[in-house]
This record gives sequence, C-alpha cells and structure tokens, in this order.
Amino acid sequence: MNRRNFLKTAGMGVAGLAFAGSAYASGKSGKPNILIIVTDDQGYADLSAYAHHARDINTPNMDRIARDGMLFTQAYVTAPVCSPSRAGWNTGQYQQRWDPSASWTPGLPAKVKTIAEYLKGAGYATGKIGKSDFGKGYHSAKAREYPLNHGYDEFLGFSAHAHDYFALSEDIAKRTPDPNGTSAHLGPLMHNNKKKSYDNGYITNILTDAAIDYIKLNKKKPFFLTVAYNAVHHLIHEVPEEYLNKFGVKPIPKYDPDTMGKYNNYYRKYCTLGAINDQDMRKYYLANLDCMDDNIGRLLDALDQSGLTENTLIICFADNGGSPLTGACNRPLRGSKYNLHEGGIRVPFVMRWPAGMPKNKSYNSPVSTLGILPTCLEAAGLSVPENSNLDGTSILRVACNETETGGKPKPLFWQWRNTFAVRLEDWKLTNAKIQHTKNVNTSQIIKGPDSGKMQLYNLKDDPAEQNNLDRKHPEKVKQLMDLYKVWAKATMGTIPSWDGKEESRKKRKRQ
Ligand SMILES: [Ca+2]
Repeated sequence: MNRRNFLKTAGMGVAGLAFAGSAYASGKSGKPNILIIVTDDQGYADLSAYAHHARDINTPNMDRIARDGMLFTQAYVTAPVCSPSRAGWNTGQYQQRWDPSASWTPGLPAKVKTIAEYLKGAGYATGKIGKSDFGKGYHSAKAREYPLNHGYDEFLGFSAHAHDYFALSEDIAKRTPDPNGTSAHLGPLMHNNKKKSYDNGYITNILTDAAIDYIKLNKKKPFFLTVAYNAVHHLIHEVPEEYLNKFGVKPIPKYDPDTMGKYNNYYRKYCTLGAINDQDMRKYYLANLDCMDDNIGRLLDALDQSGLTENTLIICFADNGGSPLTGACNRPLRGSKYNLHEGGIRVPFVMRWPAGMPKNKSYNSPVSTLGILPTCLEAAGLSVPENSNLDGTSILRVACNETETGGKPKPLFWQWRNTFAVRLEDWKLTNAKIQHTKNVNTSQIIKGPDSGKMQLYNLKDDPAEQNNLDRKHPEKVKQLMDLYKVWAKATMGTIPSWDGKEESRKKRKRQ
C-alpha cells in the first residue's frame, strides 16, 4: 500500500497508526507536540533553503527544518498583511467569512474556533509566545482576541500590530506620551493576565528564552506552542549590535522618551526609507533576520536536548510577503506585503516531523495556510468536525502523497479590501494593485504593468507576473471569474461592487 492509499485508509489516525512502532517522546498518548513558528514579513527570497534565494541570505536554522522535513515552494497565506492572515490560519477559514469587507481588522468572533481550542480540548498544553494580532482587541486581556480567551493556557507577548524590540520596561512606557500608538507599541509584555517588565533585553531573545522554558516544562505532555516573532517587521533597524557589526551597519539611537517626544514620530521616521537609505535598510533587515534565525536554532536545540525532536511537528512560515519598507526580498515574485501580487501572499514555508513526514523533500504545488488547522488536527489524530466550515486541506496529507497532483486541484481565493485574486492550477486572475501610494518601496521589490487592472497570468511560465494574458485567454478569465464569484457569494455573501465597475469599464474600452 502506498502512502497515499494508506492515508486514505487510515483516515485521520496518521500519527497513531502509521508510526505505531515509534518510541514517542511526548508521552503515553503518542500525540506529537506541535510547534508553530511564525515570522513577520519575511520575504520569499529570504530563506536560503530555496534554490531561488537572494544571494546575500543565509538562514541555516530555518534550513535545518527544511532539511529534516519539507520545503514548500508555493505556500500561500490568506492576506498580504498581518492580522487577516493570522485570522485565517488560526481558524482554518477564510477570514472573509466573518469580515466581508476583507479589512485590516478581522478580529476573532466567539463563534469561530481556533487551533488552540481544538487541541486544548484534546488534552494538549497550549502556549502562545510573541505577537498576537487579529487587528482588534489590542491591549485588552478581556478581548476574545487575547490568547487566554481563545484556547491558550499561557501567553507571553503583546497584542498589537508591532512592538518595539528594545523598549520593554514599565519605566519607559510611563515616560512615553503614546506607549500604545495606533500601530506601534512599547513597554512591558503581557504574561498571562499581568504585565511583565524587562529593563534590559531584546525581544527576539526574550521570546525564545520563554519558548525554551515552555518546552522544558511541558516535555512530558503533548504541547501546542505558537512562537510568533515580530522579527522581521519594522522597526527593522532595532537589532543587537553584534549583528549590526556582522552586516556592516551602525546602530541607530534607541527610542528615548525624554529627548525624542512621541514614540509615533520615532516609529514613522524609521519605518520607511528616508532616515535609512536603501542599501542600509537591506543590511538592517539581514541583521534582524540573522538574529531571528539564530534564535530559531536555539529552539531546535532545545527540542534536541529534551529528546522531543522526533515527535514534534514544526510548521514555520511567514505571515505575509516581504515588506516593501524593510528591505525584504520576494524575488522572483512581483509585489510585496500590502498587495495581492505573488510577493504579498506567497511566503517562506517549511515543515518538519521526523516521526511522521518525509525528510529533505520539496513540495512544489500550491498549499495554503488554511491547511494548518486541519494539519494539526490530523497530526493529533483528531477528526475534523462536521459543519466546521473549514476551508483548508491538511498539508500533511497533501505533502505525503507520492504524486503531487494527487487530488483534484482546488482553487485558492483572496480578497483584500477592493482587490481580489483567484488561482487555479497555473493560472491566476487578479486586479492586484499597490494599496499604499505613500509607501516608498525599497529596490528589492519587483514592479510590473497593468497594476489595478484585470490581469491574467500563467504563474508557471511567468512567476513574476509581467505578461498579462487577459486578452489572449478570455475563456480563462471567464472561468476564473466565475469561480471567484461563486466563492465571493458563498464566503462574503456578496460580490464586491468594484467588480461590475471594472467589467463595464473594460467593455467600454474594448468597444
Ligand atoms: Ca506581517
């Protein structure tokens, strides 16, 4: 029986049945530990395990995950910015189901169940460390979006879009006129229901230390741990000096409330090109990423030392494409964070589970982070409940198939504000455009023609989305548009109004 047929026969019991002879490290239940590592705004070219990686990139520790597991070259998130992407993968549902405006701020309604809730219900210890960002409920331990209120037993981190990497003390928060800016945030982290102040330290190291402690404390029971770094989100220049030295850039003075005024001014000053030039921005980015990669290495070492490597499923990915502001590189893809070109939604993605997955393999067909929830359920031997409205397919199941085109290709859909995209096999239809006209893009970002217009691309031949084939293949445009309309109606209850306008405008032009 081949692996694929076996999986079909075994149903959901992959972990328990397929490897029944393995000596599980996680306890008597045989359930694997699950560690999700989320990186923030990491570029598609910024993982050295990829053949297409940028020449200046070296991520040996993320590569370790790929080498001992699988590398995904076409992994997609459900949005090109943080909060809606996280809402999607945490729930296994298109976030537009409850946020039909496809906004920055989907939130997390009580009726939508998270991975942590499923796994906690199955006896897992559940912990979240780092950034918790659903676009709503910021700074409130009472909100549904707060990790303790959606399935996590423990939390150390912050609930906001961004956090300063160095300013982590109660003292600095008190002296700052705007410690909780609309996007930027500084001061103590939250540990469960209390603030935890750090007079010294760097957030990437602090989060890793906490994750290692969590792993050691929970090594006797199956755990579900989410480690969500805010690296490599801006402010990208905030990196320990040893890493800056390695990449040949100078430290920029840290935020000082006594001499610099509002934190928001400091944040705005350094989150785009200007005060930092294009060349240096990339170096700060590389330094920030290098530090995070070292920290991921420390996490992997902790699993090794605790004897947990064999039966721990690791899923490591970026929440959206590389940012045009920080020096991230998405080559060969066009676009970036904030838009629905491939550079905004196709992300670095690696997965490892020595007891349950092939090693050192690459999977080159599309997968979606919507599949993370069903993957975790499958690994834990849990069934997907009926009427759960899940949109994703288990990546484990897909990845372990011996043929990549095992099942019928499933279309993938995106709606981001008033833009959409649909992908079926190698074809992509989109009206992607740059949303933020004020953004100053670094030179890492690839641009192209027809931005904001109807665009049809064959991604196999044209991953950089440069040759719009909409006039050459009107039948393909129609096929994908029809699929999109059905999805939009089913998911958002309506087909966004731009669509009619766009079509009639095009008709006029052609007549
Ligand atoms: Ca992000």
